[in-house]
Amino acid sequence: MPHTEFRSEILRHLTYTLGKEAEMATRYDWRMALSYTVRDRITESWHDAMRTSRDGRMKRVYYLSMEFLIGRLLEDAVVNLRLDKQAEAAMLDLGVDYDAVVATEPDAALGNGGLGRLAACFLESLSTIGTPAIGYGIRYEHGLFRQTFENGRQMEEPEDWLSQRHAWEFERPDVAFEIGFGGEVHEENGRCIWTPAEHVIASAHDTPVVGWQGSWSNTLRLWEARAAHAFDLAAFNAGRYVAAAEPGTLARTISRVLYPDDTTEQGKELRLKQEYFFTAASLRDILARFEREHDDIALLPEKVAIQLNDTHPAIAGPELVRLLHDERGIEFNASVDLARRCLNYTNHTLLPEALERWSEGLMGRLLPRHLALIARIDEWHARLNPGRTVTALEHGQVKMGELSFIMANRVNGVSALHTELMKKTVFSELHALHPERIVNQTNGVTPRRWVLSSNPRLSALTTDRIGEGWVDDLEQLSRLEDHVDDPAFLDAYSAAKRANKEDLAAWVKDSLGEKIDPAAMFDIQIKRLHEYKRQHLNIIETVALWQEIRDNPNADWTPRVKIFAGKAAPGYVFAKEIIHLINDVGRVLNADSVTSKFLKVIYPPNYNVTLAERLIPAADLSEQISTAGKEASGTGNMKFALNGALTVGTLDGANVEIRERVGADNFFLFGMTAEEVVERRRVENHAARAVADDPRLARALEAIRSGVFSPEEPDRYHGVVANVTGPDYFLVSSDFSDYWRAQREVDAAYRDTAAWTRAAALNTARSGWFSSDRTIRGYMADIWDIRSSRAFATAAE
Ligand code: NBY
Repeated sequence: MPHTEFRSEILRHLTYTLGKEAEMATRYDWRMALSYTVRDRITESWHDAMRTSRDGRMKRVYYLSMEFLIGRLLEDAVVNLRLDKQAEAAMLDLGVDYDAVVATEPDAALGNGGLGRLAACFLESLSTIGTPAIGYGIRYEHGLFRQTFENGRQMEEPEDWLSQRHAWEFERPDVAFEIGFGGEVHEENGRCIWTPAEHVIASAHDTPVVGWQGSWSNTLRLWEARAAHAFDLAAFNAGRYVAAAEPGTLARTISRVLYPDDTTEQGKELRLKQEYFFTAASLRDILARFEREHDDIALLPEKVAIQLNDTHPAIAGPELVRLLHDERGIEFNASVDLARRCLNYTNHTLLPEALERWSEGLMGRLLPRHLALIARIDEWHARLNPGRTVTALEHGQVKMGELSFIMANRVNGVSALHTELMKKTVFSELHALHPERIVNQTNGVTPRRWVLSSNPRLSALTTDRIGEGWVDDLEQLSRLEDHVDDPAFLDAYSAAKRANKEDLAAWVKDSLGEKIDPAAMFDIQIKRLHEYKRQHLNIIETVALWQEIRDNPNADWTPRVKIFAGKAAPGYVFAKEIIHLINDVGRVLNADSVTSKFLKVIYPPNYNVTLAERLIPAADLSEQISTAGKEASGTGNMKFALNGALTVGTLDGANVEIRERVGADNFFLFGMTAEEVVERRRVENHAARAVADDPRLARALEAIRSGVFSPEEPDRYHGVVANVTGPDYFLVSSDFSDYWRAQREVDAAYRDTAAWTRAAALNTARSGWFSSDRTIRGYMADIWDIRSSRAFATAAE
């Protein structure tokens, strides 16, 4: 279609959907008009996909997730529909700056980090592959908080993505369910009847998720909470105007805000309400759809595959049993069996403090019937597995990990190492009872967003060399290996990286006022702040390097820019101190006229998907330095490798698999293994010993402790230093020397530009396995038992 027709459609939406004259239209208006135009192109394929799934009575995947970190959607849709040229040309014709228009879209941050972003990548891959799927979650009015820095300290401000109209969603007032809380359970003719004390309405909002080339689209269905009776007319008539609106306000708190903590489980009542709210609405929707298409409930496991993204929707087990047993009268054991064969559970963490537990008291108050059902599920499980007793209910607590495991057909880890550790640690007993249940599905990332759209230079070069088949068959990147000894290819590869770095440097200058040199190595650590991720190891090494440069300023140092980005959970004090420290160190180093030509520290605030898309293509070095055994997988690590950054990292999560694939020569390994970590913790005073053994570490810590970076408050970092020299649970001190060694190897390697570029290109060429398309195919084969999809259908034709 010529771009002139595209242009008329944009104008039509501007005029009739937005009611604006072109002369008066703002960038927001243009973006909305463009989005509606693009959305129109998705809608037909979306309807086709739904019709195909319905008519074919196809098995569907239901991905239940508290979080979908989808970011901006316009660019992604434009790229997947291959409308980029047309859209740009049409906007140019209209005299509108396309990039500026795209940049007005809010970044939908309905998630904290990797878990939420994984859900978003999975939906896109499911659409690309053509597997019928619906993602279910919550339509938070406020996503993850906006981060600002005040004198280097993190401040949190409410995020407000819905203050503008959301161009991509369709409201479905006709799809609504009443969700109950509290109340009583009584028996009537041998059947349990739950009479909740309180109800809220879950109402659906659908966003189509378009796959590559637009041939299939799935649905992201997000539930909004509203009051069953929004308004108290009696109160209003009595003049109590605020009280009159109260029912609505109370109910709406359920979908008001995303919990911003990805680290510790807090056991808050509102959180459990959110979990039950979206899980119950989703299950009712799933059963309603099933019952429209099938009349034999025994077919449920053949037609419905439900994936629980972590334990957050774990109440799905008892709720599905309740819907089958209490509401449909199916015998209890048969109900449990049916439910269990539909449900699967992905575990994303082994950290004990992050595993959800609810007190029996709270569960009993909010979900009395579910508490009773959990006890019966435990009995059912014990009867089938005599001898060993592992229960979900224990010591007055409901353990959601155990509940999820017991009620799952398959339980999966998110990297090979993580899966093995699950078997050996948190789920060892359940694994012994059900040795076939735990499977590994290493995470992946969608190449459409994380390469094609965010790194157009690398994409163009790749397509020029190997054709464009790589976009939905990422392992084709291996064909780039034929080019890594071609100097023309290497020149082009490094020119693309250089241009990406220049773009980033310009953005840093504009938005932070700091000048960085695109010739310097861009060394990037971007992720949530957590002690196990060890941003403090990185900043301590930065301080040590700075001291060394100051000792010897005329030596031939390899210039580096250390870039950090990420948010700390608002209540995580230590993580916030690390942010403060990084900013304090940056302030001193960037102002140091002797060293700043060799070393700078940049920390742009408010890390989100959009910022990741800007940073990753410009990276030379990817920091993946978690304490071994703690990072379940990581997905940023994959994005960096694909975009040609070399990794400095530990043998943790998917780093292990990345290193296996890109080759040990193209990966800077350091640090203890997961087993050595366990050993080392048993050494008395391990941190103090490590400090005593490494004068560089001792000196860096002393500078931090004594207030070199916080002269206005010299003891600001006593706590941080006391931690890494004392208990040091995450072994920052014990891994420091080896980290330093690896970093100096990085320095030396970077100086050999040709060899570095070759290694970078090999990272790209060998990372194709980390596509979320591969992950989804793995789930289909090993978890969901789905062999039919559009992809398979076309192959058979
Ligand atoms: O999931 C992350 C893992 O840390 C990372 O290694 C992995 O690659 C990724 C995808 O599998 N986990 C994660 O992002 N977790 C959360 O964001 C999260 C959010 C909320 C809560 C717990 C964890 N919560 O309890 O509220």
